[in-house]
Amino acid sequence: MFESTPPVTMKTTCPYCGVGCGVKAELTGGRRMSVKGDETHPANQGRLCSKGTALGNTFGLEGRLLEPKMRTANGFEPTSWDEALDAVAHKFNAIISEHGPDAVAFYVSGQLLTEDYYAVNKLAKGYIGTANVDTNSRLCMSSAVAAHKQAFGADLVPGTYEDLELADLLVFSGHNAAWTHPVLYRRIEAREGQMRVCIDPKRTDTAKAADLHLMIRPQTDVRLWNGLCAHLIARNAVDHDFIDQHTEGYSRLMAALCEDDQSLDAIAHDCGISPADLKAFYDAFLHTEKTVSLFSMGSNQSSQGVHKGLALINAHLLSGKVGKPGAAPFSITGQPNAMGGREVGGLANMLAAHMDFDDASKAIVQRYWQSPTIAPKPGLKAVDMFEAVRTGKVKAIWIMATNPMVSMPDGNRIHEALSNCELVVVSDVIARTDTMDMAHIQLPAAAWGEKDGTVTNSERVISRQRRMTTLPGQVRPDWAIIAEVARRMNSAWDKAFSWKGPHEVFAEHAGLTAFENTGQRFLNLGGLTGLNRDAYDTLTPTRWPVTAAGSTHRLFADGRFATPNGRARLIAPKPTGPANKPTPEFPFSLNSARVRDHWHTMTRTALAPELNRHINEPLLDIHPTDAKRLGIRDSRLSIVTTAFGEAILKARVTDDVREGNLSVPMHWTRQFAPFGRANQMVNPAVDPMSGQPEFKHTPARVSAYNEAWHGFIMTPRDFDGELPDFGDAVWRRSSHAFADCFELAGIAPMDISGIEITQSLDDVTTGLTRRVRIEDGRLTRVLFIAPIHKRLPPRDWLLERFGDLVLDAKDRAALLIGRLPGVQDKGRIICACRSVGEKTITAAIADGALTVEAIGEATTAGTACGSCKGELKQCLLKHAKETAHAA
Ligand SMILES: Nc1nc2c(c(=O)[nH]1)N[C@H]1C(S)=C(S)[C@@H](COP(=O)(O)OP(=O)(O)OC[C@H]3O[C@@H](n4cnc5c(=O)[nH]c(N)nc54)[C@H](O)[C@@H]3O)O[C@H]1N2
Ligand SMILES: Nc1nc2c(c(=O)[nH]1)N[C@H]1C(S)=C(S)[C@@H](COP(=O)(O)OP(=O)(O)OC[C@H]3O[C@@H](n4cnc5c(=O)[nH]c(N)nc54)[C@H](O)[C@@H]3O)O[C@H]1N2
Ligand code: SF4
Ligand SMILES: [Mo]
Repeated sequence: MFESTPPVTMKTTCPYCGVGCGVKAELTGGRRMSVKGDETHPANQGRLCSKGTALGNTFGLEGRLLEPKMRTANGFEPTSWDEALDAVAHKFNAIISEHGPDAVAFYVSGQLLTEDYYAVNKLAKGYIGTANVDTNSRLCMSSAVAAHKQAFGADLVPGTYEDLELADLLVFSGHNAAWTHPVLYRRIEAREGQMRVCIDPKRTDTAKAADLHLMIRPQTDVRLWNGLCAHLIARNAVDHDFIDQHTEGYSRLMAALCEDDQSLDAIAHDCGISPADLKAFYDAFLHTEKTVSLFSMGSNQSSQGVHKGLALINAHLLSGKVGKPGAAPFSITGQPNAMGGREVGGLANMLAAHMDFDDASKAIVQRYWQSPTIAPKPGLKAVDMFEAVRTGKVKAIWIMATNPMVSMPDGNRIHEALSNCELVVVSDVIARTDTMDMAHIQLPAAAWGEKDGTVTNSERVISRQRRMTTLPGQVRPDWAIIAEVARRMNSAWDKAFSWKGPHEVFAEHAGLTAFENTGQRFLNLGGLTGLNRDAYDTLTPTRWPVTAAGSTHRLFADGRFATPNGRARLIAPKPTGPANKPTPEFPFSLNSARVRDHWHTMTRTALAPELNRHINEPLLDIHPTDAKRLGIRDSRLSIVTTAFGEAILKARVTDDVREGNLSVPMHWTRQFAPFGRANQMVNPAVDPMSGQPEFKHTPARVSAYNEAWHGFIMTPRDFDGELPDFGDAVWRRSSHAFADCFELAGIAPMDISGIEITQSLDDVTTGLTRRVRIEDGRLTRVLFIAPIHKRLPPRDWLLERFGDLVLDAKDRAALLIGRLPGVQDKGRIICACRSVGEKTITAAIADGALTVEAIGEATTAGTACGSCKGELKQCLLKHAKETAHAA
């Protein structure tokens, strides 16, 4: 009688970060899903972070694009797949025949699966004949890729996660692992007796937990690492045997280093840190055999990103700290399949399977594909690609699985580019994103849990993402959409794009890595070439290189690199500083970074209530001295301006940033905080070699916004009517279990006459406006507005009342006060999994819970994924400081 689908349990892989955790997902009926960490997966061994834990809550169909749509005079109208695919194919063909293959472009993503990536790369480079395929990995990893290719001869990450645990010294260079790679961080934390050094101009959670934090002046990393190399040489701490046998360029590097003053004092001065701290780092590196240096966005997202990577790699090569247990330079990847994309050739300057555009490689790839053409030369890199769209050189662009309207630098210019473009095709899983809004044709892609494929994580492990459920609406997997378009573009291409499933695409990709591979190409998936559907479906996590003989664990263990002569190259980097230097008009350096519980442009994480409560709006971090001088107050709005645009954000006055530095989160969009978008301000300066944008530094100025009032409006989560018109008010939106909350502030009063209410408690003398609407016993609207100096009630209790089917009399009476007398508000949520707030935690500490474990026992905070443990420690420290102060 009670028919239900049997629970489906499957092992799959988390679609968020590059740690690549194994997930055991169980479908418990319909699209209800519960997830657990997979104990058998080598990356996470059962652990998950807050984002992974919340996967079940973003698996619903809310906000999904479920049918193809075309833009019409009346907005977006549904259309059939046939019509949509024909339209893409015909328009692409027409543009190519009139303007040549380079007039079209594909902008793809490290969140595509390897099979999707392979299909689009083959279509563009082998059939259309253009290398205009670039990816958001350009914004992420391309500097590391270029550094690897220059130093090692190919884009190879030598180490594995195990090395992070084996290391006695771990360096985080521009990497906030505690928030961005939480499960790896948990693994590292479990290792005792390891020294950790964090190099970051910001005091992040990773920095707070480190033994040594080098809070450097932004963009001085090359100076710091070059200095280390000079000290290794001067103190005779280099590995002469390794240098002689396995590297080249030593004397040139030595000569170049001598051009700068390499005294501790000079380096420390340039980097803005104390000579004692600098010496402590250098000493530790000199004396610790087992050292791993992780580098991430603070290193890559720079106009000297390649040189930052090279300088760090040089220190490891000089001391022979590579290819050994617990010793490696380690570029950590961000996206779930950043690595897979690099492997198939998703970057415009790589052809395929780690091969470049030299004649021999082009011949190999064309032979393997038996393709009619092959792209003759590298294509346009992301920033140049959008610039070519803006100037009309590229007339059609197909964007897949990325949201460049939010994530590309100089957002206004991206808006201009897409507004002028003849054809913008966007494949996404979500119906309304800032980029989807710019499309002519919207293609509904299958989401995580609906499609089959593979991803490669930061330690070269290939894992399966598995399909759990039927495809909702008309969505299709990306690779299948690409293959359909290819076949419609030219019937002669049918055979090349006739894969019957992702397993055939994967087998073809694996085949290419092994094809005519005499051992010179380290990327070799030869052991996986013959996979049939069954073998593909049961594939367990596998590290490449993998041949019939098995997998290779650590690369370069034999000292052989992927250069023609097998030697690693020591290349001398120059400490030049950022592309755009601060000026009297724009004296600050604006940094942008990630928050713990949001993923990029928030299209998925914004749907999970528990992920919206750690940090629910974009905050500007500014140093107290700067704030005081400029009259900027904590929790009040400030306006940040650069030569490219501006944003209005609430200030957080904190000495976690240096004087003269500002920091904003990258995540917020038009949908969630139209005034608080980072990339409206970020300059499009790029590294000249990698083309990676300098997201971490833009010259800026800042002033107080001087808002006169603040307030909030709440609407039910399932509300789909017209939203109130906020006029000129600055607004930010966050989603909670039962309601959305719009935080508001402004200078001129907002017109609220159109907001229907059933009860109000306005106070003319204090200027307080309090209104609610109750329909059929249910709360359907809340509005509070107050002059800026008046406090507003906490939001939690009110938000929860939207979940009451019938409000009880006591609660109803308290609505206009905004809280139930005597009920303690939880405060900002620190533990997302267990929904434990700061105030609850502080109370527990005051009651004697003086360790992270004791807080866990008292409140359950930190007992699930553990991502908040760093913050729990901060609460304990704060308490300790306060008690010391009181005593
Ligand atoms: N929660 C969460 N996790 C994520 C993601 C997410 O969106 N949310 N995204 C994933 C992706 S794609 C990526 S690429 C990774 C990124 O992971 P991270 O690289 O850890 O992320 P960011 O916070 O962007 O930047 C790291 C740090 O670089 C610092 N930095 C800025 N300028 C400099 C500098 O000049 N020198 C140095 N040494 N440091 C500097 C910043 O202050 C910041 O703390 O995270 C992945 N994981
Ligand atoms: N200011 C600033 N800007 C930055 C950064 C920074 O540190 N500072 N970091 C940069 C970095 S490192 C990165 S990686 C980028 C990330 O930036 P984006 O790639 O733009 O960010 P996402 O929000 O992850 O976008 C992924 C999109 O793909 C959709 N999607 C999810 N799954 C699928 C699927 O299976 N198929 C399809 N077709 N679509 C899917 C999602 O709904 C979403 O719209 O941002 C960059 N921008
Ligand atoms: S660390 Fe978190 S976001 Fe990254 S793969 Fe693991 S569970 Fe997913
Ligand atoms: Mo990234």
